[in-house]
Amino acid sequence: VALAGDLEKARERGELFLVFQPQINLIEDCLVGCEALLRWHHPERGMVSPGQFIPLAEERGLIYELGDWVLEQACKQARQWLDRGVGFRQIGVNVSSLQLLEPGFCQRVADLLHQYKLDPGYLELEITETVLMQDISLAERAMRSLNCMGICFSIDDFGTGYSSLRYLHRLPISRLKLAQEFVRDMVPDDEGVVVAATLQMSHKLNIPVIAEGIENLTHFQMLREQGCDQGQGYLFSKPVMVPEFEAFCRAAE
Ligand code: G
Ligand code: G
Ligand code: MN
Ligand code: NA
Repeated sequence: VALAGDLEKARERGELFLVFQPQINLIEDCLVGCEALLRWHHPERGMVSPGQFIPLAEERGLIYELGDWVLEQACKQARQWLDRGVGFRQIGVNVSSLQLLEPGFCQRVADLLHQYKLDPGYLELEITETVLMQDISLAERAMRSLNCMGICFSIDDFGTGYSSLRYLHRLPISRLKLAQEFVRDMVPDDEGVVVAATLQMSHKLNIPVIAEGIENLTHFQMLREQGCDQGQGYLFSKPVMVPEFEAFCRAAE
């Protein structure tokens, strides 16, 4: 389709940018990090959702270049925030399975960390359960190489796939990102069995959970009472551009 051709040129035309969504410690009510999310402002169609163009980029083999650009922008931004003393903690970057499994990926991450003088603890790579379901041995090897240099992973949209408990336990996973749909479905007196089961399991495995899509105080309180460590969602902030994110950081200091 025409969209793929446009996407190919989107980067050099300056139509792509990142937005940042704060992540909150629900117990101490403080900022713990952010997630970088890609946006495409198409000259005629307006905003095109990554839910639409990421799969297209994967299909057309454009995801390597696109993902690489996202990663570099995120590193550049992190460096800038550190230099300017903005209350920056950590940045999560969504990584497509194709990108993670690409042979040069680990070296590229190492080069970027070096170039922007970033401690690996500032970066978190978000992968989905699908990655672990596809080629687990290849994924495990890539994750281990990256973890050797200090990179940790979060599992995005957790609960929508089928992660083996054995792998959750043995892979370098720093957080489970509980998928929005489970948070959305929670109602008082029934916190939702997936939410409850995920929290119990994660505590046994010693992996913190960050709930996504927290939109109201009811969800916030229910999650906190159940011992959910962290959260992200419109209640705190939607994904925002740099100046707004910095204002959020200042307010959270
Ligand atoms: O931000 P939004 O809710 O519109 O994102 C929709 C989907 O696109 C989410 O699943 C999100 O993980 C994905 N996405 C957003 N930015 C990126 C990115 O930079 N790389 C990849 N691979 N996926 C992204
Ligand atoms: O799949 P992933 O978790 O990477 O996608 C995150 C997406 O969820 C972002 O595109 C963001 O715009 C969206 N999002 C973030 N917080 C909320 C929320 O509270 N409610 C809803 N409906 N979407 C959210
Ligand atoms: Mn994500
Ligand atoms: Na998610």
